Amino acid sequence: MTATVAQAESAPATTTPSSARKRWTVAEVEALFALPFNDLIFRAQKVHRAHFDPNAVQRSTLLSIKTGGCSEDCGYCSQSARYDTGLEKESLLPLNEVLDNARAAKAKGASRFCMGAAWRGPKEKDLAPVLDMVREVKAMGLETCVTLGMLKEGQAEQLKEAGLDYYNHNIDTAPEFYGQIITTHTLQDRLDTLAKVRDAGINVCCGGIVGLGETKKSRAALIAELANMNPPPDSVPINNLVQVEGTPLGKAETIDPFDFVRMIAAARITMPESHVRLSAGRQELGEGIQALCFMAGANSIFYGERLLTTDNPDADADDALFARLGLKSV
Ligand code: SAM
Ligand code: DTB
Ligand code: SF4
Repeated sequence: MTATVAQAESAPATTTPSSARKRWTVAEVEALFALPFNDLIFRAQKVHRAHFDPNAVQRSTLLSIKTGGCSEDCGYCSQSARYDTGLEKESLLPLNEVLDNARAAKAKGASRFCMGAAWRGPKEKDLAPVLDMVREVKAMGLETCVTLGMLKEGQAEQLKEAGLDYYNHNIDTAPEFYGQIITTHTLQDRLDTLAKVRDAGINVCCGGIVGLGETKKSRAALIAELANMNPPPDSVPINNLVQVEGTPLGKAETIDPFDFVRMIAAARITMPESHVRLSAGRQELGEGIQALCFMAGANSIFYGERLLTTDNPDADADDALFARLGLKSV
């Protein structure tokens, strides 16, 4: 190990003032993608060690609290009412069922519980029961996260007041490609909600999804858009498309798994202080590629056998993988 890496490894995490933060151009992120794989991973690993314990991975468990019937037309999503995906629509889960799931997630070793609803955004009558869920899950000693779609004035403050730690709201893909995947809302709508979340003092969880037929340049543009947020998101989920039959992207061409690792590395290098989450699509990536993602700087996963409507690796399989890799969960 070189002196530089050894020093970086023991360096405490610091927060870069916004004035000192670098702005990333799309061309610079493309240049990262173009590096020889080993050089890119080495660079990402150095950045990772300078800011985080390289063997610590945060684990969040997801629960779909309101499934299907969504008005939006996101081309990848099983839950859009516009596509026949065979998914059974469900109304909002009762509080006790949510709490049972949260308790089980905590017992299994998750540190954060993320509740997702297939809404364009919550109506006032929808929000009240979700606030109860947030309060009670928080009281269990878990970090709380919700993803409810676009927020109206005042809703972020109510969520904060209930004890919400994180709000997940992805920008999903590059600005120039967004309209080819989603037409029922705009990227600007998403950015407006993210501003409300940040202004209310809630941590931002914001990332994207690859495997939608986007170009490498669009992938670079997604990373640059995230990295240039001021400040960058606290948590950055990178999803690999889970192909859902019946959606417009059910038969999209899968991306080269090494390019997925490159996305993780680029997220790590451009957002050194953010948690980068290896998100949907882990099942399909296999253990070897996941290990490369951890080496490239991923330090968070979704944990538990279900994502929202699709499968994720079993918790026991993840525990075994962590043991084989000497990873600890935090
Ligand atoms: N309705 C809310 C919203 O759109 O923000 C919350 C739920 S939505 C399912 C959350 C995120 O999951 C999306 O932004 C997308 O990045 C990801 N996602 C949805 N379907 C996916 C799929 N089939 N494969 C991978 N990621 C997916
Ligand atoms: C995120 O970026 N990925 C999660 C979470 N945020 C809400 C959702 C993944 C969904 C995968 C497809 C499904 O299970 O429906
Ligand atoms: Fe609705 Fe969210 Fe799915 Fe889009 S990604 S269709 S907003 S649930």
